[in-house]
Amino acid sequence: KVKKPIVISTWDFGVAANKAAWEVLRVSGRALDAVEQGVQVAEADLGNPTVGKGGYPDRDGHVSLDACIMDELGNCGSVAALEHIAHPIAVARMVMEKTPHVMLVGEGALQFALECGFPKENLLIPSSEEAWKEWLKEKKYKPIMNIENKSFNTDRLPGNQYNHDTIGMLALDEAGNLSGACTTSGMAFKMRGRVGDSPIIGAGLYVDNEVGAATSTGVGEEVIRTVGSFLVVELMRQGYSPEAACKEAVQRIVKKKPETAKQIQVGFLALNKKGEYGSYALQSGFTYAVCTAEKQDLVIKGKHIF
Ligand code: SD4
Repeated sequence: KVKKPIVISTWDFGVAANKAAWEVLRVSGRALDAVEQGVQVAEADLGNPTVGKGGYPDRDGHVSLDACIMDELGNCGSVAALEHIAHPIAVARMVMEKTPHVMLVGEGALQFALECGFPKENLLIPSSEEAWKEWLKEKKYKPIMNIENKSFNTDRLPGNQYNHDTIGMLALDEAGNLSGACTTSGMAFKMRGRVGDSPIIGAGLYVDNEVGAATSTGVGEEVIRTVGSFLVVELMRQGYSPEAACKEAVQRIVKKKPETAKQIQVGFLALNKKGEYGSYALQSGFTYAVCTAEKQDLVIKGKHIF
């Protein structure tokens, strides 16, 4: 029996986001609307320095956001290096629905967002500015492993310790359709113009309504190199369970860059057409949130290689 509706998302902050998505799913809403609503909770959370407003800036002090969305028909939209707009996922959906394109970046993405009526905001909040100034003292770009179960509203660590907390969300609705969304401020103190995996269809997110959906979090460069989310979905097509598919994709990263893989975090999360889900990460500490009719706030510790 297919377990639906269901929504899952990366990290434990996914619980709050899933609840917003659930409001859409429980009244037989569309998975696409659910994931768009859901991830906006994380985008709006000022206590979360890795997504949306409040995100850590690049090394020059600009908060630049990446996001993408994909529906059950293979439609997709994406924005990268978007500044001044608090809800990049909503802009990505507009790119999908209102333009002949899939991806808009930088100035052009901002121009489009403003034309759509999104407000222009300063996204650099004082605590993130402080963290950036702290970072400037040494200017060492070194992604630090994910943080486990850390409260986002208190005890913000200096430097780039919140580096792996993109929200990726996957949903299967009452009608049996899949959609996904992914949104992030990217790696803290990245180079200006750097784009990670999160807005890249096939890397940070992929949805194939015949098979399943996948998303990723962690150091985007390694995910792009292996076209990670597409790989996970294709493995599920070949019969892999969501967890086995995620494991294989993570192992691919280890095989390609064994030394790098030991020092970084990457996690994949997958959901198939039957409502089965699973994850795998390079390192311990990766968690994800699951929301179904039975339980809305389940948090699961992901399995890991190292
Ligand atoms: C990126 N995958 O930009 C993202 C990083 C991440 O919070 O997970 N950041 O590479």
